[in-house]
Amino acid sequence: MEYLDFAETLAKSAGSLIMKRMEEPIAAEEKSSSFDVVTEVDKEVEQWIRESINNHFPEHHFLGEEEAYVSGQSLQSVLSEAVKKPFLWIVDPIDGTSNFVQGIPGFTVSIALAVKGELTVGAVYDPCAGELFSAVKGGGAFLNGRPLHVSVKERLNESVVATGFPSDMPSRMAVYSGLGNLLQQCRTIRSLGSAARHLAYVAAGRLDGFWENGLKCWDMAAGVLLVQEAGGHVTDCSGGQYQLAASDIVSSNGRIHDLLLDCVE
Ligand code: 2AM
Ligand code: CA
Repeated sequence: MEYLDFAETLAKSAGSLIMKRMEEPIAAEEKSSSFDVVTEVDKEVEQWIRESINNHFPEHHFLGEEEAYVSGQSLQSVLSEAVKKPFLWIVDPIDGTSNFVQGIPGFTVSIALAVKGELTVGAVYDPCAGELFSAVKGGGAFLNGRPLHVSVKERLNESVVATGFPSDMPSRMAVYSGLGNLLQQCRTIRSLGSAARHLAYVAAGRLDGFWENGLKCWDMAAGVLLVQEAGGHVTDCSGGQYQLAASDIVSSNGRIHDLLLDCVE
């Protein structure tokens, strides 16, 4: 519980920092391409989270989106070393930077703790809504302290499924292909701009499923634990077991999982 409490407090404090910075004009710069943006706030908040973790748990390791991007090393090589660490914090300071830059609510802070490579704690905070989603391995998932459960839908034609549009073109086209199939079968589709929030909403039963291609571990790690602890199912797009190094994800209430996989594989 110590780590869960810490992650929850950290996510909420980081969210307050982001909201404060939103009162000033924010310039966005391009990262890997014009489809991929970052702001000073992403970097400042990540640095603040990193220092907070280091102050409390100096022996723990840290993997954050902005730092990993600057390091220039491939994520696969960073991750293959990182997952061996006894304690690894995986952080996205702002998941949904495009929402943040455009002034659209719904970006989140995503903080996960992996213990020897196993997801153990996850916290996703939506500061605009004041919603804190959190989970601890074997202990359930919660929204502002209330237990969460996935939905009970069994058919795609009664399901609401979400996806996102990643920055790299092959992944975007893979999403497009799945979208073509699912638009013909689902009740409707949503795209809310934050993978972490999509996963939190699957855990809360607000969405029945979410899939996306071309993500990174910090977009998904905390949200994956939320879905699992709320009774849902998470795989890669081929139905294989979710791993921290995965870039494609299918998550659902479990009951529609195979139907979803058939559409996005
Ligand atoms: P971000 O805002 O933290 O970058 C939207 O499709 C989702 O994809 C968001 O969760 C967004 O997170 C993520 N995303 C955007 N660009 C990305 C990139 N270059 N690599 C991985 N994930 C990315
Ligand atoms: Ca981010």
